[in-house]
Amino acid sequence: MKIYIDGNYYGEEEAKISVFDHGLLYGDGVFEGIRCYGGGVYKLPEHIARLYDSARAILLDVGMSQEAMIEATVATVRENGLQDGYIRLLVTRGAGGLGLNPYLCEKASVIIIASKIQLYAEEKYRDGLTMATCATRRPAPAALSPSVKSLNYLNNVMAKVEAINAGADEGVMLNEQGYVAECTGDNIFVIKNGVVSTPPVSAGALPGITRDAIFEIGEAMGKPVREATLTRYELYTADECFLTGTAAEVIPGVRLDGRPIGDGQPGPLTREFMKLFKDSTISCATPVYT
Ligand code: PXG
Repeated sequence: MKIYIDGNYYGEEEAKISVFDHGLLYGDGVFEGIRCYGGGVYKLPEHIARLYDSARAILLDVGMSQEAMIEATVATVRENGLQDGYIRLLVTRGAGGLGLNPYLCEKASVIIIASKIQLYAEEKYRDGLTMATCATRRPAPAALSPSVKSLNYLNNVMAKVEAINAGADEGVMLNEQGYVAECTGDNIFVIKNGVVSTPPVSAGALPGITRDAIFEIGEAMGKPVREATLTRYELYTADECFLTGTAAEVIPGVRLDGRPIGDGQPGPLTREFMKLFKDSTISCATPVYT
């Protein structure tokens, strides 16, 4: 595997960054998880735009244009000869002092890893995930905007640990007010009487790229997705539920807090969203090999 760091490629053993990098010392940086399908990078400009928004929000100068970042991402995939895979793109604050002050960090570092990912076992796509509500809440917007995809995922990691310790596959995270925000690394959708709903970004959901794809697919299906304030009640009483994320893609959620959702099986509309999402992955890709 060839890993891109600041314009050069390194083997896995040689790909290293400074222990003084504030990405490590403080989780000071931003990232993206991106997929490639059939030799194309899925929704690459959208991912790069979100990365730059995250960087902007934390006053991080990436040090290169969005166009150059797109080029670097495509080049890293090509360098690794990847057709289908998962890209992890990080921008760290860079090496600085042992104090918090980011202005003492000389320049940001860009790391691009082009590899593979399987988040959930294959049978989970057939049978669905079990979920548990986490006590760990999404951060309040006044603390750190939940739209910033920062390198500080401790909050999500703690929520994931809670879900696993509760014997569930995934955790549902609420916001400070107790409304449903999303899962630990995926957005959440529910279907009730044919109406598809998902929490708004203002409720603490990450503006997911896959979430956006579901809006487009819903529109095309004649099942427009509405953004709605959801409580656990709407999840418990839903007919169907599914989660979306770059790594997870579209996956059914079939149980929450010991209650079956609908009949406890992946629902028909969920299956349709899964299929149409799969079909759409090639058409929204930036080609790597031309
Ligand atoms: N919510 C959060 C908090 C995320 O981190 C999503 C939703 C889905 O967004 P996209 O744009 O990918 O549709 C994410 C995705 C994991 C994992 O292991 C997930 C993410 C990043 C790293 C790991 O589940 N981000």
